[in-house]
Amino acid sequence: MKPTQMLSMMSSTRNLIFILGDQLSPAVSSLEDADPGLDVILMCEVMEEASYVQHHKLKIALIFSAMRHFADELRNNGFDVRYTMLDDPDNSGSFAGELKRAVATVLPQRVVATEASEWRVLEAMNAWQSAIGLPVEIRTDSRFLCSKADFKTWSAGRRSLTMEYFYREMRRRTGLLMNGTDPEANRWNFDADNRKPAKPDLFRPKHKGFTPDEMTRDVLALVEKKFPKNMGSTSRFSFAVTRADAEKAADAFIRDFLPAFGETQDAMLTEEPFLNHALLSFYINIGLLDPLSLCRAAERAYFEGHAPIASVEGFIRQIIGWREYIRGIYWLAMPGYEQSNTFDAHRPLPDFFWTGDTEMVCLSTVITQTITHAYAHHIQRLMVVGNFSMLVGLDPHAVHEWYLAVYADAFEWVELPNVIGMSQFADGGFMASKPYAASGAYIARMSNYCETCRYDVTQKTGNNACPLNALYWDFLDRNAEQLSKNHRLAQTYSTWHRMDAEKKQAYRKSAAAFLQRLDDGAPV
Ligand code: FAD
Ligand code: DLZ
Ligand code: SF4
Repeated sequence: MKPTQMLSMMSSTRNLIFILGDQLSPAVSSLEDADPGLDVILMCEVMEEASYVQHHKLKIALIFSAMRHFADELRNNGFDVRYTMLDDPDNSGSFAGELKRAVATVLPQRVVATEASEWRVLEAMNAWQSAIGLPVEIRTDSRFLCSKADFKTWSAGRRSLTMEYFYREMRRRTGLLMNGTDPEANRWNFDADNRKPAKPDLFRPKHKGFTPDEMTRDVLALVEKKFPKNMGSTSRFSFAVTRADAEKAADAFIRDFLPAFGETQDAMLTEEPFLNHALLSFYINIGLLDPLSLCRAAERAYFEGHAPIASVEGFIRQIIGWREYIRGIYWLAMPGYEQSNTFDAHRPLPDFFWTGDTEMVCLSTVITQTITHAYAHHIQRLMVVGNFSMLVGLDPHAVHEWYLAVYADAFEWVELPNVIGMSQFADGGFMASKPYAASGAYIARMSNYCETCRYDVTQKTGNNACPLNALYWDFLDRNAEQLSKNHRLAQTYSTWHRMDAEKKQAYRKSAAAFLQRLDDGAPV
């Protein structure tokens, strides 16, 4: 028996419960049987987590402030919480280091934790037991509706991992929008009723922000001091940092935005970054909101006649469908998924990814909004930044690290499949059945960005033409070996093959000129 184990056997503390920054929920499995009289809770702000990518300042501030408020919530419930702040002089800088320090003073009989949501941290967690010489119990994360094992079973033997079929299973399993064994209103998916463009609307309700309290203001000052070079500014901080405020944000979403959620889901407007989106992913991902309760509240809004089926079904699909599916894909594909690079793309990120300084209004708008809010909605992430990155052949690993850093809701389990699989098709089709590639026409249809752009979206080639038009065909041409046999691209490739040689050459020339300007660091 190791000396720590002997001392721990005599200790009055039963469990040291380690809670990570995205496990801020009283319902988290590590707290299931927690007893304030027997257990001690450990939470820590560590440089290892705060610097594995250069996170947006707002993201670090949200997590630290929500952690500190959750520690208070636990203390108010009688728990002894051992909390290490980032600037504590004794802070060892890592989860393992903080665990060792806590074990040495608390002398627990064992350690309990909920499995980390990311592969990198779970691997480290699996080494804790041998590092500290005490039993470490790692519990599954019951906040997800589909376990890793169930997803594996669902995926086994399938030729393609189509989200829609997974989603139907989740509808049946949760009973959400179900009439016995049939879907409510006799349709599983109302996407065809959505996907509309939007017009600026001064009367559209505004999303609720929260004024930072003293605890948050301390965190904002700490973040500005310790991470001066990271993206963004904390002066705009208005996130909810407590469960009560996150619930207020959720109620406001259901009341004010859910009714029109579906119809503007894919729309983009220069002056309205949020439209009718929920702005709730940050809170769901760190545990302040429970995904199933949120879906039940949306379902209630439908049955009470407050929101139409197309909006409610669309919203519920994003959460019990896409969110759960993405998590399943992550655990199926890791480790190694982050190195996927089917198109062998190696171009570095242009500087404007950090400044928003480009003449392409679609990109400058989305990147500037990202810098300001640490947020962009799904279509902005997928069809503006993601589409551009794939068309010009940016290194998918660098693209992944950018997304992981700049969005306040970014954790690898959700960000990586969305970037590598959905937006870059870098996994060669493990997840998506075809690349989400688009020319300027898509952006012109779904946004008002092109109206103020110096490039002309109707011109196909030449210096004033929208660069995406030539880049689109050049991407398909360059990657024909991997893509031309994809039956979902058959019509697109047949258009390309029917094009006369001169036109094809003009596309190639325009794309090459743009890529040269990009590589030279010239303004684009
Ligand atoms: P809404 O559009 O209002 O949707 C409601 C909820 O559905 C979201 O809060 C979220 O919980 C869920 N959801 C919707 N789409 C997805 C999806 N594809 N995957 C998982 N959950 C989804 N989401 C993250 O939470 N973290 C990320 O790091 C992240 N990175 C992304 C990167 C790319 C390239 C793309 C295309 C998508 C990414 N997403 C990510 C998914 C989606 O863009 C965000 O969940 C959404 O924009 C969050 O804003 P919202 O709460 O206003 O969502
Ligand atoms: C994202 C993040 C950051 C920036 N900092 C911390 C931290 O200091 N302490 C902590 O417990 N969690 C942090 N997080 C969230 C973690 O990265 C996240 O909980 C795990 O990586 C999940 O695998
Ligand atoms: Fe973007 Fe092209 Fe439209 Fe300009 S014209 S905003 S580059 S799609």
